[in-house]
Amino acid sequence: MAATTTIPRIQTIGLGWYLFAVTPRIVLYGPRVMPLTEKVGRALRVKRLAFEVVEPASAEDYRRLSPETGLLPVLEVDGTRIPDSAAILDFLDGRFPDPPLVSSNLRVAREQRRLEQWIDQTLAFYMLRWVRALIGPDVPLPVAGGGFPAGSLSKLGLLDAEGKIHSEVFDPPAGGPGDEFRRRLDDLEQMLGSRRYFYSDRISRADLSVCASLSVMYRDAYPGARARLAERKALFDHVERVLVETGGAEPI
Ligand SMILES: N[C@@H](CCC(=O)N[C@@H](CS)C(=O)NCC(=O)O)C(=O)O
Repeated sequence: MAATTTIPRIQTIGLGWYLFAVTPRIVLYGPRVMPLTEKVGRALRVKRLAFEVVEPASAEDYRRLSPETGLLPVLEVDGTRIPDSAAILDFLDGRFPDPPLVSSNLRVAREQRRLEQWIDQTLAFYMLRWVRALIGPDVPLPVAGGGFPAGSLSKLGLLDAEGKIHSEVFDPPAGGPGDEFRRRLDDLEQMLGSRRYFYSDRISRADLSVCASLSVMYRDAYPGARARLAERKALFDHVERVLVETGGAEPI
């Protein structure tokens, strides 16, 4: 009896040490509310990798946490820091290939990467242009942290002293980034068609990018946002599907 209880205990301890030795320590640096942070967090979940999130506590933290570019997110794996969300996803596919974040079909993979790039740049552009219009062209923009970080959010005065996006950014009376942005949502819905995921039947980095950007609308971050998304049912269902499959609707 004693033997049967002792042996499993030793095995358990052995397994614990083994897991400790092979499990990398992964830290995701970035504000949880920002889509690019969410995209990386959901990619980690697709790969079933445990990670911690560390949010910047000051504008100065952008420089400290991301010395190369001053921009977040940054991923740290066993002490190595990787900036840029697309480069992080490439790194994850190289180091933890299963399941992959991109199709094995090269033509499909190219489309998925192209869409990811388009989302990360275009939707951010509409958001920033909208916010600039809300602020008004003549208002001098406060810059957090004495000029740092130096990215577009900071230049627009959108980051507060804690490095967080000012809450009023998502509380406008006008209700959204405008007609052109809505037309881009229509484009996206058309691109999706009747598929479960973009260009594929398996989730990819393109889906993570779309979902992370539109989850802001799904969570009704500005008045009417969720209703606008719901007008495009296929797109709404896609966002919801990806959220459910990557740990739920809350920011990571
Ligand atoms: N290409 C980069 C862009 C990163 C980026 O623009 N990050 C923004 C937050 S979403 C940032 O750090 N902004 C600081 C600033 O604009 O000053 C990526 O994909 O990670």
